[in-house]
Amino acid sequence: MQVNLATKLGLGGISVFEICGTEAELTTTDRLFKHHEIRNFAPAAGAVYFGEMVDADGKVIDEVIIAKPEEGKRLVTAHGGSATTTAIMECLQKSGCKKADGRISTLEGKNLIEREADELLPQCRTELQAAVLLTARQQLAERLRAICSTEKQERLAELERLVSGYSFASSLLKPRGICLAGSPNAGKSSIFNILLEQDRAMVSDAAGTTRDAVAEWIDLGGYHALLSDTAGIRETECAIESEAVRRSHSRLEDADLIALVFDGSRPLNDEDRQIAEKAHSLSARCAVMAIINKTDLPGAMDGNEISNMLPGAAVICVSCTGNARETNSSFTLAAVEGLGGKWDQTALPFTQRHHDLLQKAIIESKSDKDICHTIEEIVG
Ligand SMILES: Nc1nc2c(ncn2[C@@H]2O[C@H](COP(=O)(O)OP(=O)(O)OP(=O)(O)O)[C@@H](O)[C@H]2O)c(=O)[nH]1
Ligand SMILES: [Mg+2]
Repeated sequence: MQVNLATKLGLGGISVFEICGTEAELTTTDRLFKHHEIRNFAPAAGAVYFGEMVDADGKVIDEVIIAKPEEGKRLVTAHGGSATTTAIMECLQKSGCKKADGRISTLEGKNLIEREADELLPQCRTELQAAVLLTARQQLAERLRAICSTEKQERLAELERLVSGYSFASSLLKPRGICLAGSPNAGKSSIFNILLEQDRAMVSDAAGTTRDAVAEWIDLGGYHALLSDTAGIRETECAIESEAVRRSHSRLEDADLIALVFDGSRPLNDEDRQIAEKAHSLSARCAVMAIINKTDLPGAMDGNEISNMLPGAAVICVSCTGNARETNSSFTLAAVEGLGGKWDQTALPFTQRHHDLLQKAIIESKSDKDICHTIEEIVG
């Protein structure tokens, strides 16, 4: 008799356990289920019951729904959450169930791509992440198989498109870090609050307001990112501020996207230039964008100098006193570009396994070998 947790531990609102075995074996698990009206519980095939799951000592673990989809199978649906789920799993194991390595009944008949998508779907934090996985789940196998019947040139082009599609999907599906950095008083905390649509960080006209970095998770154009508001970077005699600046540098170094904020109402100073230089020195491993803030005030900053210091970086102009929605959307647009770009609505490869096998197919295709077995290996 085997038990499989079909849902992710601790992530969902419900936990689903699949149990397989002979009907004789399953009577031991049926005994763990207490129905309020049926004394000697013996489920009928195709029926669903509501009651309680109890341990060997009769202690109630959770309210559950138990179903018998067919002979030799039970589906137990309990509340989600690690504590209850672990307790039920232990209880089922004590009653004689062996923990299955992943997949039993609900996964039968699914190809590997579908199973991989099912595995990742509960971890999605944005609608876009889920849409990319669901589209791949439904259409990637078909897109891959179509390659087998194309000419060599088109075949290679499609394989290359798929590999770059993987770069997009993998950058979308993993959590990302965005660091708002810049000189004191540039408006980093003001922008942070606008992006979060809440009054989260303190804002004041005193330079050096933010000391401890403040960070919040955000859905930025579909990217799940930890957005950090950091202390303004400057030379200082103050030991506390100096530690804050050190921490800002360390956040900067860890970011996937550095969003440098400049106060557009004053000319660039040496501190701005040093921060830009630092961001540029990190740009081989992370994206950089520049935000010229305070455009509601008379402009004094040289945008061209910023562009020259940060080649390749998007430069946007915003105001935190004006239309918050506009500021939010122009930041999001540039940040999405920096993090990996927009989804082209197609079915994309989304695991390292897909990527590695696609690379193998490219090599095979270049040497005129048959790639169909590799394609079938990806589909699984
Ligand atoms: N006029 C104008 N003032 C702004 C704008 N953005 C921010 N400010 C003001 O600039 C001052 C500094 O803003 P903050 O958001 O605290 O700046 P900061 O970069 O977080 O500053 P530190 O935490 O000290 O490094 C505050 O008085 C804000 O109200 C803007 O777009 N226009
Ligand atoms: Mg601040």
